[in-house]
Amino acid sequence: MTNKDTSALSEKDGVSQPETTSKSSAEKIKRNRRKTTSTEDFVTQIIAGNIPFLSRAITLVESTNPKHQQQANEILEACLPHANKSVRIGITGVPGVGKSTFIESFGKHLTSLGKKVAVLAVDPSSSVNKGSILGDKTRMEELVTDENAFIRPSPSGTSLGGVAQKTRESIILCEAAGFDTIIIETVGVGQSETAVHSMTDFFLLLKLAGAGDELQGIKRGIIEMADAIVINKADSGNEKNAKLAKVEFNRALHLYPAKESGWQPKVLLASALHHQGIDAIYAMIEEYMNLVKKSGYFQQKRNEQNNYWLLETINQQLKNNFYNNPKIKERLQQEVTKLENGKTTPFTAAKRLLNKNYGRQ
Ligand SMILES: Nc1nc2c(ncn2[C@@H]2O[C@H](COP(=O)(O)OP(=O)(O)OP(=O)(O)O)[C@@H](O)[C@H]2O)c(=O)[nH]1
Ligand SMILES: [Mg+2]
Repeated sequence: MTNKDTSALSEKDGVSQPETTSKSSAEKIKRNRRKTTSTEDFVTQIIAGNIPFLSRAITLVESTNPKHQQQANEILEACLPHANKSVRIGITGVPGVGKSTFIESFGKHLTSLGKKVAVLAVDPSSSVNKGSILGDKTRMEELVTDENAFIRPSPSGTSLGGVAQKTRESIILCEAAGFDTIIIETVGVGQSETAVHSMTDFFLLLKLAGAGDELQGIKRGIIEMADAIVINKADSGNEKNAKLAKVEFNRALHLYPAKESGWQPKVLLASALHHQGIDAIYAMIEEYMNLVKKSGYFQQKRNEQNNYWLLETINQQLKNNFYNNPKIKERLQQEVTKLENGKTTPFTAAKRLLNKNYGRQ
Protein backbone atom coordinates (compact mmCIF):
# COMPACT_ATOMS: atom_id res chain seq x y z
CA MET A 1 0.00 0.00 0.00
CA THR A 2 2.72 2.36 1.07
CA ASN A 3 4.69 1.50 -1.97
CA LYS A 4 1.72 2.12 -4.15
CA ASP A 5 1.15 5.50 -2.53
CA THR A 6 4.75 6.34 -2.99
CA SER A 7 4.74 5.40 -6.59
CA ALA A 8 1.52 7.35 -7.12
CA LEU A 9 3.13 10.35 -5.48
CA SER A 10 6.27 9.98 -7.46
CA GLU A 11 4.18 9.96 -10.56
CA LYS A 12 2.71 13.29 -9.55
CA ASP A 13 6.12 14.62 -8.79
CA GLY A 14 7.01 13.39 -12.20
CA VAL A 15 5.14 16.28 -13.75
CA SER A 16 8.45 18.01 -13.93
CA GLN A 17 9.98 15.05 -15.69
CA PRO A 18 9.16 15.97 -19.25
CA GLU A 19 11.62 18.81 -18.97
CA THR A 20 14.35 16.44 -17.90
CA THR A 21 13.36 14.06 -20.65
CA SER A 22 13.31 16.76 -23.27
CA LYS A 23 16.69 18.00 -22.10
CA SER A 24 18.21 14.58 -22.34
CA SER A 25 16.55 13.90 -25.66
CA ALA A 26 17.80 17.24 -26.92
CA GLU A 27 21.26 16.15 -25.96
CA LYS A 28 20.73 12.85 -27.66
CA ILE A 29 19.63 14.62 -30.81
CA LYS A 30 22.73 16.80 -30.65
CA ARG A 31 24.92 13.78 -30.21
CA ASN A 32 23.19 11.98 -33.04
CA ARG A 33 23.50 14.98 -35.28
CA ARG A 34 27.21 14.96 -34.74
CA LYS A 35 27.24 11.31 -35.70
CA THR A 36 25.01 11.77 -38.72
CA THR A 37 26.52 10.39 -41.87
CA SER A 38 26.26 12.51 -44.98
CA THR A 39 24.20 11.29 -47.89
CA GLU A 40 27.32 11.29 -50.00
CA ASP A 41 29.12 8.97 -47.56
CA PHE A 42 26.12 6.68 -47.49
CA VAL A 43 26.02 6.45 -51.26
CA THR A 44 29.77 5.91 -51.64
CA GLN A 45 29.76 3.17 -49.03
CA ILE A 46 26.65 1.43 -50.36
CA ILE A 47 28.03 1.36 -53.89
CA ALA A 48 31.26 -0.05 -52.47
CA GLY A 49 29.18 -2.90 -51.05
CA ASN A 50 29.51 -1.87 -47.40
CA ILE A 51 26.85 -3.97 -45.64
CA PRO A 52 26.62 -2.04 -42.34
CA PHE A 53 25.95 1.12 -44.38
CA LEU A 54 23.37 -0.71 -46.48
CA SER A 55 21.63 -1.83 -43.27
CA ARG A 56 21.68 1.67 -41.87
CA ALA A 57 20.28 3.11 -45.09
CA ILE A 58 17.44 0.58 -44.99
CA THR A 59 16.77 1.62 -41.42
CA LEU A 60 16.44 5.21 -42.69
CA VAL A 61 14.02 4.01 -45.39
CA GLU A 62 11.97 2.27 -42.72
CA SER A 63 11.97 5.20 -40.33
CA THR A 64 8.88 7.33 -39.86
CA ASN A 65 10.98 10.33 -38.88
CA PRO A 66 10.59 12.92 -41.69
CA LYS A 67 14.29 13.86 -41.52
CA HIS A 68 15.29 10.23 -41.97
CA GLN A 69 12.83 9.88 -44.82
CA GLN A 70 14.28 12.95 -46.46
CA GLN A 71 17.79 11.52 -46.31
CA ALA A 72 16.54 8.10 -47.40
CA ASN A 73 15.01 9.70 -50.49
CA GLU A 74 18.26 11.46 -51.32
CA ILE A 75 20.20 8.22 -50.93
CA LEU A 76 17.66 6.36 -53.07
CA GLU A 77 17.85 8.88 -55.89
CA ALA A 78 21.64 8.75 -55.89
CA CYS A 79 21.62 4.94 -55.80
CA LEU A 80 19.10 4.55 -58.57
CA PRO A 81 21.61 4.69 -61.46
CA HIS A 82 23.46 1.80 -59.80
CA ALA A 83 20.34 -0.28 -59.26
CA ASN A 84 18.14 -2.26 -61.64
CA LYS A 85 20.80 -4.76 -62.60
CA SER A 86 19.32 -7.74 -60.89
CA VAL A 87 16.80 -10.52 -61.00
CA ARG A 88 13.97 -9.97 -58.56
CA ILE A 89 12.25 -13.15 -57.50
CA GLY A 90 9.03 -13.23 -55.46
CA ILE A 91 8.32 -16.30 -53.36
CA THR A 92 5.06 -17.07 -51.65
CA GLY A 93 3.39 -20.03 -49.98
CA VAL A 94 1.38 -20.85 -46.90
CA PRO A 95 3.09 -21.10 -43.51
CA GLY A 96 5.02 -24.35 -43.21
CA VAL A 97 5.31 -24.98 -46.96
CA GLY A 98 9.07 -24.54 -46.63
CA LYS A 99 9.78 -20.99 -47.81
CA SER A 100 12.64 -20.42 -45.40
CA THR A 101 14.14 -23.85 -46.05
CA PHE A 102 13.78 -23.24 -49.78
CA ILE A 103 15.37 -19.80 -49.63
CA GLU A 104 18.28 -21.24 -47.65
CA SER A 105 18.87 -23.98 -50.21
CA PHE A 106 18.20 -21.79 -53.25
CA GLY A 107 20.26 -18.93 -51.85
CA LYS A 108 23.23 -21.20 -51.14
CA HIS A 109 22.99 -22.57 -54.67
CA LEU A 110 23.10 -19.03 -56.03
CA THR A 111 26.06 -17.96 -53.93
CA SER A 112 27.87 -21.12 -55.02
CA LEU A 113 27.44 -19.83 -58.57
CA GLY A 114 29.08 -16.57 -57.53
CA LYS A 115 25.84 -14.60 -57.16
CA LYS A 116 25.13 -12.09 -54.45
CA VAL A 117 21.75 -12.70 -52.86
CA ALA A 118 19.59 -10.34 -50.84
CA VAL A 119 16.52 -11.71 -49.08
CA LEU A 120 13.80 -9.26 -48.14
CA ALA A 121 10.22 -9.78 -47.07
CA VAL A 122 6.78 -8.24 -47.25
CA ASP A 123 4.97 -9.36 -44.17
CA PRO A 124 2.46 -6.84 -42.86
CA SER A 125 1.95 -8.87 -39.71
CA SER A 126 5.60 -8.55 -38.77
CA SER A 127 4.95 -5.74 -36.29
CA VAL A 128 3.39 -8.42 -34.10
CA ASN A 129 5.67 -11.39 -34.62
CA LYS A 130 8.85 -9.51 -35.57
CA GLY A 131 8.93 -10.82 -39.09
CA SER A 132 8.81 -14.29 -40.45
CA ILE A 133 12.37 -14.23 -41.72
CA LEU A 134 13.89 -13.05 -38.49
CA GLY A 135 11.66 -15.47 -36.57
CA ASP A 136 13.18 -18.46 -38.31
CA LYS A 137 16.64 -17.37 -39.25
CA THR A 138 17.56 -20.74 -37.80
CA ARG A 139 16.15 -22.24 -41.00
CA MET A 140 18.63 -20.13 -42.94
CA GLU A 141 21.62 -20.80 -40.76
CA GLU A 142 24.06 -21.19 -43.61
CA LEU A 143 22.75 -18.33 -45.70
CA VAL A 144 22.82 -15.99 -42.70
CA THR A 145 26.57 -16.49 -42.34
CA ASP A 146 27.28 -16.42 -46.08
CA GLU A 147 29.18 -13.25 -46.90
CA ASN A 148 27.50 -13.08 -50.30
CA ALA A 149 24.04 -13.08 -48.77
CA PHE A 150 22.12 -10.35 -47.01
CA ILE A 151 18.95 -11.15 -45.10
CA ARG A 152 16.65 -8.47 -43.83
CA PRO A 153 13.31 -9.12 -42.11
CA SER A 154 10.15 -7.38 -43.20
CA PRO A 155 9.78 -3.77 -42.17
CA SER A 156 7.07 -3.33 -39.62
CA GLY A 157 4.07 -1.22 -40.35
CA THR A 158 0.38 -1.06 -40.07
CA SER A 159 -0.53 -0.97 -43.74
CA LEU A 160 0.51 -3.36 -46.46
CA GLY A 161 1.08 -0.39 -48.77
CA GLY A 162 3.56 1.14 -46.33
CA VAL A 163 5.44 -2.10 -45.72
CA ALA A 164 5.58 -2.90 -49.43
CA GLN A 165 6.87 0.52 -50.37
CA LYS A 166 9.71 0.24 -47.87
CA THR A 167 10.65 -3.18 -49.21
CA ARG A 168 10.61 -1.85 -52.73
CA GLU A 169 12.94 0.97 -51.78
CA SER A 170 15.21 -1.50 -50.00
CA ILE A 171 15.48 -3.46 -53.25
CA ILE A 172 17.06 -0.42 -54.90
CA LEU A 173 19.59 -0.07 -52.08
CA CYS A 174 20.48 -3.77 -52.18
CA GLU A 175 20.98 -3.62 -55.95
CA ALA A 176 23.18 -0.55 -55.65
CA ALA A 177 25.23 -2.49 -53.08
CA GLY A 178 25.91 -5.12 -55.73
CA PHE A 179 23.29 -7.77 -54.95
CA ASP A 180 22.33 -9.27 -58.29
CA THR A 181 19.59 -11.59 -57.07
CA ILE A 182 16.85 -10.25 -54.85
CA ILE A 183 14.44 -12.66 -53.23
CA ILE A 184 11.26 -11.25 -51.74
CA GLU A 185 9.33 -13.54 -49.47
CA THR A 186 5.74 -13.21 -48.36
CA VAL A 187 3.44 -15.49 -46.43
CA GLY A 188 0.53 -14.14 -48.39
CA VAL A 189 -1.40 -12.24 -45.78
CA GLY A 190 -4.18 -10.17 -47.33
CA GLN A 191 -3.04 -8.80 -50.64
CA SER A 192 0.66 -9.17 -49.99
CA GLU A 193 1.19 -11.54 -52.94
CA THR A 194 -0.09 -8.86 -55.27
CA ALA A 195 2.31 -6.37 -53.70
CA VAL A 196 5.26 -8.74 -54.11
CA HIS A 197 4.20 -9.64 -57.65
CA SER A 198 4.24 -5.94 -58.50
CA MET A 199 7.86 -5.54 -57.46
CA THR A 200 9.40 -8.71 -58.89
CA ASP A 201 10.35 -10.11 -62.30
CA PHE A 202 9.56 -13.72 -61.54
CA PHE A 203 6.88 -14.99 -59.18
CA LEU A 204 7.19 -18.41 -57.64
CA LEU A 205 4.46 -20.19 -55.71
CA LEU A 206 5.51 -22.93 -53.30
CA LYS A 207 2.96 -25.68 -52.77
CA LEU A 208 2.61 -28.99 -51.04
CA ALA A 209 1.16 -32.07 -52.61
CA GLY A 210 -2.23 -32.71 -51.08
CA ALA A 211 -4.70 -35.50 -51.46
CA GLY A 212 -5.71 -34.83 -55.02
CA ASP A 213 -7.55 -31.59 -54.28
CA GLU A 214 -4.60 -29.41 -55.10
CA LEU A 215 -6.51 -26.45 -56.35
CA GLN A 216 -8.68 -26.17 -53.27
CA GLY A 217 -7.80 -23.45 -50.87
CA ILE A 218 -5.64 -21.49 -53.29
CA LYS A 219 -6.55 -17.84 -53.33
CA ARG A 220 -8.02 -16.66 -56.57
CA GLY A 221 -5.53 -14.92 -58.75
CA ILE A 222 -2.43 -16.54 -57.26
CA ILE A 223 -2.19 -19.14 -59.98
CA GLU A 224 -2.56 -16.40 -62.56
CA MET A 225 0.34 -14.50 -61.04
CA ALA A 226 2.65 -17.51 -60.78
CA ASP A 227 5.44 -17.94 -63.33
CA ALA A 228 6.20 -21.25 -61.68
CA ILE A 229 4.68 -23.54 -59.11
CA VAL A 230 7.19 -25.54 -57.12
CA ILE A 231 5.82 -28.52 -55.25
CA ASN A 232 8.07 -28.77 -52.23
CA LYS A 233 8.70 -31.70 -49.90
CA ALA A 234 8.74 -34.12 -52.83
CA ASP A 235 10.68 -36.55 -50.66
CA SER A 236 10.26 -39.10 -47.88
CA GLY A 237 7.61 -41.17 -49.61
CA ASN A 238 5.74 -38.14 -50.84
CA GLU A 239 7.18 -38.36 -54.36
CA LYS A 240 4.15 -40.03 -55.92
CA ASN A 241 1.68 -37.48 -54.58
CA ALA A 242 3.99 -34.72 -55.71
CA LYS A 243 4.05 -36.09 -59.25
CA LEU A 244 0.26 -36.32 -59.31
CA ALA A 245 0.02 -32.77 -58.04
CA LYS A 246 2.38 -31.69 -60.81
CA VAL A 247 0.05 -33.15 -63.44
CA GLU A 248 -2.96 -31.45 -61.92
CA PHE A 249 -1.28 -28.04 -61.65
CA ASN A 250 0.00 -28.31 -65.20
CA ARG A 251 -3.51 -29.01 -66.37
CA ALA A 252 -4.85 -26.07 -64.36
CA LEU A 253 -2.19 -23.72 -65.70
CA HIS A 254 -3.11 -24.54 -69.27
CA LEU A 255 -6.66 -23.33 -68.61
CA TYR A 256 -5.43 -19.80 -68.08
CA PRO A 257 -4.94 -17.44 -70.99
CA ALA A 258 -1.38 -17.10 -72.27
CA LYS A 259 0.78 -14.68 -70.32
CA GLU A 260 1.76 -11.34 -71.80
CA SER A 261 5.38 -12.32 -71.23
CA GLY A 262 4.98 -15.19 -73.68
CA TRP A 263 6.13 -17.52 -70.91
CA GLN A 264 4.34 -20.76 -70.24
CA PRO A 265 4.33 -21.18 -66.43
CA LYS A 266 6.00 -24.36 -65.28
CA VAL A 267 5.46 -26.83 -62.47
CA LEU A 268 8.54 -28.32 -60.82
CA LEU A 269 9.19 -30.65 -57.95
CA ALA A 270 11.67 -29.93 -55.18
CA SER A 271 12.91 -30.99 -51.84
CA ALA A 272 14.27 -27.88 -50.21
CA LEU A 273 15.36 -29.89 -47.21
CA HIS A 274 17.45 -32.28 -49.30
CA HIS A 275 18.50 -29.64 -51.87
CA GLN A 276 16.83 -31.51 -54.71
CA GLY A 277 15.44 -29.76 -57.77
CA ILE A 278 16.97 -26.45 -56.75
CA ASP A 279 19.38 -26.16 -59.68
CA ALA A 280 16.54 -26.89 -62.14
CA ILE A 281 14.51 -24.07 -60.62
CA TYR A 282 17.31 -21.61 -61.12
CA ALA A 283 17.91 -22.86 -64.65
CA MET A 284 14.22 -22.22 -65.35
CA ILE A 285 14.44 -18.68 -64.00
CA GLU A 286 17.44 -18.05 -66.23
CA GLU A 287 15.48 -19.35 -69.20
CA TYR A 288 12.66 -16.96 -68.32
CA MET A 289 15.04 -14.03 -68.00
CA ASN A 290 16.60 -14.78 -71.39
CA LEU A 291 13.17 -14.90 -72.97
CA VAL A 292 11.83 -11.66 -71.50
CA LYS A 293 15.05 -9.73 -71.96
CA LYS A 294 15.14 -10.66 -75.60
CA SER A 295 11.50 -9.78 -76.19
CA GLY A 296 11.70 -6.49 -74.30
CA TYR A 297 9.02 -7.61 -71.87
CA PHE A 298 11.47 -7.39 -68.96
CA GLN A 299 11.91 -3.64 -69.34
CA GLN A 300 8.25 -3.10 -70.18
CA LYS A 301 7.20 -4.82 -66.95
CA ARG A 302 9.68 -2.88 -64.87
CA ASN A 303 8.42 0.37 -66.40
CA GLU A 304 4.85 -0.60 -65.63
CA GLN A 305 5.85 -1.48 -62.09
CA ASN A 306 7.50 1.92 -61.68
CA ASN A 307 4.35 3.66 -62.88
CA TYR A 308 2.26 1.57 -60.54
CA TRP A 309 4.49 2.47 -57.59
CA LEU A 310 4.44 6.13 -58.50
CA LEU A 311 0.65 6.18 -58.25
CA GLU A 312 0.66 3.92 -55.20
CA THR A 313 3.07 6.26 -53.41
CA ILE A 314 0.92 9.27 -54.25
CA ASN A 315 -2.13 7.44 -52.90
CA GLN A 316 -0.29 6.58 -49.69
CA GLN A 317 0.99 10.09 -49.24
CA LEU A 318 -2.39 11.70 -49.81
CA LYS A 319 -4.00 9.34 -47.33
CA ASN A 320 -1.31 9.91 -44.73
CA ASN A 321 -1.47 13.67 -45.10
CA PHE A 322 -5.20 13.56 -44.76
CA TYR A 323 -5.56 11.24 -41.78
CA ASN A 324 -2.57 12.59 -39.87
CA ASN A 325 -3.80 16.16 -40.10
CA PRO A 326 -4.90 17.10 -36.53
CA LYS A 327 -7.77 19.24 -37.86
CA ILE A 328 -9.04 16.34 -39.92
CA LYS A 329 -8.80 14.03 -36.94
CA GLU A 330 -10.95 16.43 -34.93
CA ARG A 331 -13.47 17.04 -37.70
CA LEU A 332 -13.67 13.38 -38.52
CA GLN A 333 -14.67 12.74 -34.93
CA GLN A 334 -17.31 15.46 -35.17
CA GLU A 335 -18.69 13.95 -38.34
CA VAL A 336 -18.79 10.50 -36.73
CA THR A 337 -20.85 11.94 -33.87
CA LYS A 338 -23.18 13.62 -36.34
CA LEU A 339 -23.48 10.35 -38.19
CA GLU A 340 -24.31 8.47 -35.02
CA ASN A 341 -26.98 11.01 -34.19
CA GLY A 342 -28.52 10.64 -37.61
CA LYS A 343 -27.66 14.22 -38.53
CA THR A 344 -25.74 13.41 -41.71
CA THR A 345 -24.97 10.64 -44.17
CA PRO A 346 -21.55 9.02 -44.71
CA PHE A 347 -21.39 10.54 -48.19
CA THR A 348 -22.18 14.10 -47.16
CA ALA A 349 -19.78 13.83 -44.23
CA ALA A 350 -16.98 12.54 -46.46
CA LYS A 351 -17.59 15.25 -49.01
CA ARG A 352 -17.53 17.91 -46.33
CA LEU A 353 -14.24 16.64 -44.91
CA LEU A 354 -12.59 16.38 -48.29
CA ASN A 355 -13.89 19.67 -49.67
CA LYS A 356 -12.91 21.68 -46.66
CA ASN A 357 -9.44 20.41 -46.26
CA TYR A 358 -8.07 18.95 -49.36
CA GLY A 359 -6.26 22.01 -50.61
CA ARG A 360 -4.72 22.80 -47.27
CA GLN A 361 -2.48 19.84 -46.67
N1 LIG B 1 10.49 -33.33 -45.76
C1 LIG B 1 10.67 -32.05 -46.03
N2 LIG B 1 10.47 -31.11 -45.08
C2 LIG B 1 10.67 -29.81 -45.40
C3 LIG B 1 11.06 -29.41 -46.69
N3 LIG B 1 11.17 -28.07 -46.70
C4 LIG B 1 10.83 -27.65 -45.47
N4 LIG B 1 10.53 -28.69 -44.68
C5 LIG B 1 10.15 -28.66 -43.26
O1 LIG B 1 8.90 -28.01 -43.13
C6 LIG B 1 8.87 -27.22 -41.96
C7 LIG B 1 8.52 -25.79 -42.30
O2 LIG B 1 9.55 -25.24 -43.11
P1 LIG B 1 9.84 -23.68 -43.19
O3 LIG B 1 10.95 -23.51 -44.15
O4 LIG B 1 10.00 -23.10 -41.84
O5 LIG B 1 8.47 -23.17 -43.80
P2 LIG B 1 7.98 -21.66 -44.08
O6 LIG B 1 7.17 -21.68 -45.30
O7 LIG B 1 9.14 -20.74 -44.02
O8 LIG B 1 7.04 -21.39 -42.83
P3 LIG B 1 6.62 -19.96 -42.22
O9 LIG B 1 7.87 -19.18 -41.97
O10 LIG B 1 5.90 -20.33 -40.98
O11 LIG B 1 5.71 -19.31 -43.20
C8 LIG B 1 10.22 -27.37 -41.30
O12 LIG B 1 10.14 -28.36 -40.31
C9 LIG B 1 11.12 -27.84 -42.43
O13 LIG B 1 12.20 -28.62 -42.01
C10 LIG B 1 11.28 -30.41 -47.67
O14 LIG B 1 11.64 -30.19 -48.82
N5 LIG B 1 11.06 -31.73 -47.28
MG1 LIG C 1 9.61 -19.07 -42.89
